[in-house]
Amino acid sequence: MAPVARAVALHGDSLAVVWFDAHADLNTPDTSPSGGFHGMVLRTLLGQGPSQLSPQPEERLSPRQVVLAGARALDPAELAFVESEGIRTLSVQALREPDQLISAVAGTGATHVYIHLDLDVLDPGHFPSLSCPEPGGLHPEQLRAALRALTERFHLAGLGVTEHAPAADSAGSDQVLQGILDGLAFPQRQPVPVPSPSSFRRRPIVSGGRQDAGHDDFCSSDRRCRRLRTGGRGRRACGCRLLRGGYVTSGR
Ligand SMILES: [Mn+2]
Repeated sequence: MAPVARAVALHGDSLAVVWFDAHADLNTPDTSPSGGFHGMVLRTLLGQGPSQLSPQPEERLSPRQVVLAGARALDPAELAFVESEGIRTLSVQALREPDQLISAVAGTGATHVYIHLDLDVLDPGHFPSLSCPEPGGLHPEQLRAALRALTERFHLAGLGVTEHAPAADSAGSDQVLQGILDGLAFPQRQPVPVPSPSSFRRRPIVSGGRQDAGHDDFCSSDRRCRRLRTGGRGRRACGCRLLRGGYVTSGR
């Protein structure tokens, strides 16, 4: 759940979540027939799951940000929730070509997409390494094309692959999964920001070969501080009070 919550906090209303899953994961503890939390994950992200696991308000999804893709095993209470909230839903049939999916996501107004990929959205005949297989699912090629189209059109805010349960002879499934993920496109990949030197400032000066524990207010950088004094016994904390944004020794 945390990666989705983080994406919501980062992108707010610019985010859509595409929930590829045979299941809607929209139960609450009161409606779940199985009591399994994996059937409540999306509802929890919407702020209506078990209270102990509820995301912070700024991390909560709203139903209009959600697109259910390939769901085909909904419990009655989930179906009622989908209908009452008007959650966008695409059947397996509708996912044969990616166009409707792209329109549905564009309809949320999103520029960024988080892709939740529960592998049971696939047909178990093509991908048997599943813990909750549901017949009538997507062909791997359709899923690959959907991922490709989504990531070509929207910024990828995150991706979670779930419910992978490799069988003893899973080589075939592994290959299928590899092929699906190879469909991801990153044409708009953002450069990863490099941490600024200031992130490394709080580095205590080693004095006389031993770390001066107990003082975390040493001069932050001997390269920046010109008043650092060096003596025969090695570097000492300098007492510098001039270093901008730095910190000073306490009374030494
Ligand atoms: Mn599922």
